[in-house]
Amino acid sequence: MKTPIPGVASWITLCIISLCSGSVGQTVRPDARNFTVLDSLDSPEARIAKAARVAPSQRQLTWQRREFVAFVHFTVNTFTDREWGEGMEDPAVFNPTHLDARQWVRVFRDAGMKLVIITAKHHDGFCLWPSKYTEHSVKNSPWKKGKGDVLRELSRACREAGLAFGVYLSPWDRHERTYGDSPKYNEHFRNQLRELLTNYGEIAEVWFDGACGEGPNGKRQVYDWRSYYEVIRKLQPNAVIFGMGPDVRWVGTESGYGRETEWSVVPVTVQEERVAELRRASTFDSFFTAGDLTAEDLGSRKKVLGSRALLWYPAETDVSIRPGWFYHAKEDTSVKSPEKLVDIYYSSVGRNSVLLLNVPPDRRGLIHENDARSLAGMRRILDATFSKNLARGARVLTSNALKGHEGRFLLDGRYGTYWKPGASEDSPWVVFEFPRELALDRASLAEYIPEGQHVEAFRLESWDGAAWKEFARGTTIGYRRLLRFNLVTTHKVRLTIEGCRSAPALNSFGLYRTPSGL
Ligand code: FUL
Repeated sequence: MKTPIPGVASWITLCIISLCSGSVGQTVRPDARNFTVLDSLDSPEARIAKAARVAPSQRQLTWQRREFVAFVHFTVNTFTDREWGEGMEDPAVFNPTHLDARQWVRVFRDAGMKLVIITAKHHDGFCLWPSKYTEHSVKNSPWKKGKGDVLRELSRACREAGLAFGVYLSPWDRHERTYGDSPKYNEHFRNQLRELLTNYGEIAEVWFDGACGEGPNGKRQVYDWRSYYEVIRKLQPNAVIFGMGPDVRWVGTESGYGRETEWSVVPVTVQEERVAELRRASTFDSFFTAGDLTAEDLGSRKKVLGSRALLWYPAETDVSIRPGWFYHAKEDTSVKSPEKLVDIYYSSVGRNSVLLLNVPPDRRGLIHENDARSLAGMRRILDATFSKNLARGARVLTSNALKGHEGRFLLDGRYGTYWKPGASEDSPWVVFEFPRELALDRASLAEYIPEGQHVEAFRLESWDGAAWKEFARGTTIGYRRLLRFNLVTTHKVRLTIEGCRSAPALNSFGLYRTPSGL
């Protein structure tokens, strides 16, 4: 993406040249806030404790639990073989011969995706819905004789299949005449948002890129982000706002590989004169300003200690199944393999972020066979690995557990029950004793994030009959951490939390064996 956060260089260039498990929707604690203020009088310990109390909002939790999301790039570029349109394209070029949104959604659902986000309008300004506010849309295309509406077809197909639906609406519009006349364009943009947020049912995510340019008047457009957030909160209170918005953060690369250490609680800037107001606020929306959050270390102790305010601002990892975001026939042979997609999954979902995988429809208006095959292959590998938690049925011993939060809750497969050791413990541990010897090469750990993100370091050991032997370790866990390691054969596994912010709440623990080593 191109924003002052993502891709700083490309954003600057732009200014110069002119987006599984079980049900979603678990409830957050009623007293939970997704931001906090740190005071100069707070001791380092108090600061860290405050960081650990920051928890996701309900909409952030629902979004996080979706884990795997489809991104759909589709516009005139699909037909002109470009990545960025100029805004001068004739709507007549948009003419998919066999558009079938149900086919897209079948492919996505079968791959395990839970939400679909489409480029309702990309930088070229062409609208995939018949917007009242421009002529540059499907209504002036030959597709369905100008009576078609891609958003209507896709939102319906998603609803039928039980998938959530979201929209990418590019603020940068290379077609719109009012672009650059800031107040006028802001109103135009809000009008388009209102259309999208009222006519297509529930919207789960609004995706904002920060690309910005000059309009025909030679002036640079100044976006009124806060007014956009107000429209979204009013019309779709459950939708998360990505990127240039306050709910979901860009992970910082378009490779599909997230950070090894990924904190969902990160420092944010707040004007000193507004701190008192922030203390009383119930939401962070009117305080949010986008910044560059692409650094490797965003949320370590060091960062927390030096900050004024902290926000629950989790990462989303966007990557395309092909080299480009839009469909190009010449890339039919460079679709990512199932193995590569699995590697990406471990490195995004498995590193405390949501995976937003772009799968662009072709000129027929279908997901190409090669893309569908790769996705199905990826799903097969993941299912073969994760369908059976081998730790289930184990006897669970813990160093300590609060009443009602015993170790057995790690294996019950439910969201909302969790193991919680006492706060005073230094290195809490859990031992899993299996009724028979197991061969293992994958592990899955999850914190119960409505209780905050706590774990800073952990290790896994196996009992070899005489001693514990470490076979894997990690730093943060967060919503989910997946680990790959060489095959271990054992009767007992021990998980030790080596570092945490305050007593962690661990929702689940899983051990698996891959049939194929992938
Ligand atoms: C970027 C855009 O410029 C690309 O074309 C693509 O949409 C990507 C996801 O975001 O900012």
